[in-house]
Parts: sequence; structure tokens; C-alpha cells
Amino acid sequence: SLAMKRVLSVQSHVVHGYVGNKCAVFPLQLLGYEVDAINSVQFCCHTGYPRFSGTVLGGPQLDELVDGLEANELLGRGSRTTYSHLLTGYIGSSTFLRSVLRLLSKLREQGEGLWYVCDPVLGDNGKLYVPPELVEIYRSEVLPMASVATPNQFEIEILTGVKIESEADAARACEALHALGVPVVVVTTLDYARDRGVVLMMLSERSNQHLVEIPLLQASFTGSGDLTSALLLAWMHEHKDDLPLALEKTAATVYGVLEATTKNVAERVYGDLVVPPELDIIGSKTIIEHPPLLEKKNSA
Ligand code: PXL
Repeated sequence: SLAMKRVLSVQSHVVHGYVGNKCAVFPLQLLGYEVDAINSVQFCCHTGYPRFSGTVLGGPQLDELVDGLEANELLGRGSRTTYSHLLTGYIGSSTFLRSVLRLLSKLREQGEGLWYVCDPVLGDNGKLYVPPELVEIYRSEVLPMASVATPNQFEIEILTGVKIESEADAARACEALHALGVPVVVVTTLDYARDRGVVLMMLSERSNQHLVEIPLLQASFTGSGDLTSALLLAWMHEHKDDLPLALEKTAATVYGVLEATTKNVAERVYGDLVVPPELDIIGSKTIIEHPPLLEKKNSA
């Protein structure tokens, strides 16, 4: 039933560090979720290091895992293993993305009301880091099936063609995603207030928008988007009738984790290449369980 908190999370695994499932599984477990993880890649570390190695799961290999789950009646059918949520993040090929769609349609056949939280990972800071054909597949096939989409600014700009330089632009871009059929959109990073020292997140439910400010800590962290989508999944389920509160708790947690990371974890320097500190997910256990709301912090 819907009261069950069970996520199927299809994301990257890295041996060292925190991106993809390494950012999603532990926080979701802390928040009371059973998490079944499918590792879409297994790399030694994220791709921002000087070298990375490992294997990529192909679409047919995802199909095999899904077929096995289905054969054992582990995809649902009213059993105690019905998933409440599917969560997807970085996907590197169109064949894999189409297999995810196949998985989603099986899940939707099984249980009513499955939430699909889709992070349409395309790139960041002006750079596409997936094959360009994925953009149109997200737009025409994937997003119309999503319950919640969590693009960053770059991603929603590419998906909608709306360049964002103000709150009104951000709202217009969200409307364009709603028009594709996504009921709830969260833009996880908005840069237009950077000169005030803040990054914004915007929640949009149809014609209703809510903003939250996060103090700017450092130019970039890797994996913060993956952490954000997992937290949104959990807090939106907890506060279905108060999604702005879910956004506030998510933003407070992300800020808390980034702040802990800045304090506790060193960046790594490889000649000219600086790899940002790996997120301090484990050291932030208490923050994840009890997000210290930012407004309280700011007025202290
Ligand atoms: O956080 C996105 C991400 C996911 N998966 C892998 C990555 C990254 C970012 O660098 O390298 C493998």
C-alpha cells in the first residue's frame, strides 16, 4: 500500500566517495525507507577524478534484473514488496533510459499510485555530460511519466528552452515542464541570486511556486543533486499536503551536509585538478534525521 516506504533506486555506485546510490541509500534508510538499489554503473570513483574505471550496466542487463524480480513476484502485485517509489538519477545511454521506462510501466501495472521521482540528469554549469539524444527522450517519453522532476537550472533550461535570469523566468520554465505532464517540479539550483550569496531552490505545483534560499558555500560539490532528489522523495512523502515544508527540510539538510563537508573533509589536489571534498553523508547522520530548519538558523 501507499503507507509502505519502499524505494527502487536506479543510480550509480562508486567504490570510493559519494554520488548516486552512495548519496541516496543511507539517507533514505535513515528516514525509514527500505531501499532496493540497482547500480547503473560501478566505478572506482566519480568521473571528476583524473582517472576513473569500472563497468556500465546496459539496458538488456537492467531488463534481466527486472525480469528476475518479476519472476519472484518482487515487483509488487499487492505483496509486501510493492514499491512506493522509483527514483532515478544519472543515466548514460538511450538504451538504458528506455529500459528504465519499461521498468516503470511494469511497476505502474503492479501497484496503483507509485511515485516516480525523476532527476533528469543532463549536465551542469553550461556543460552537457550525457549523449545529446537523451534530452528529447526525457522531454517526450520520461518526464510525462514522472510524479516529481528535480532538474538543476541548466537541465530545466535545456529541457524547456527558457533561459533563467529571474524568479519570473524560473516560474515560466516550471510551467513549461508542467505542460509536459509533470505535476511537481523542484529546480534544485537557481543561480540568479548568487551575488547575494545564496542559491535558490524553487518548488512548483502547477501555478503555485515556493522559493527557499541556501547560503552559498563553495563553487561546487559533486553528488549534492543526488542527495537532494533522495531527500525530496522522503520529505514529500512525509508532507504530502505541505510540499513547501518538504522543500524547507530538504534545503536545510543539504545545507547542513555541505557545511559539515566543508568543515570535515579535505579536497584532493592532483596537479592542476582539484576534486571537491566528498560529501560527509555519514558525519551528517543527525542532521539528516533532524533537519535544522534554515530560518531558525538565520534568526539565531
Ligand atoms: O552526481 C552525479 C554523478 C553520478 N554518477 C557518476 C558521476 C556523477 C558525477 O560526477 O561521476 C558516476
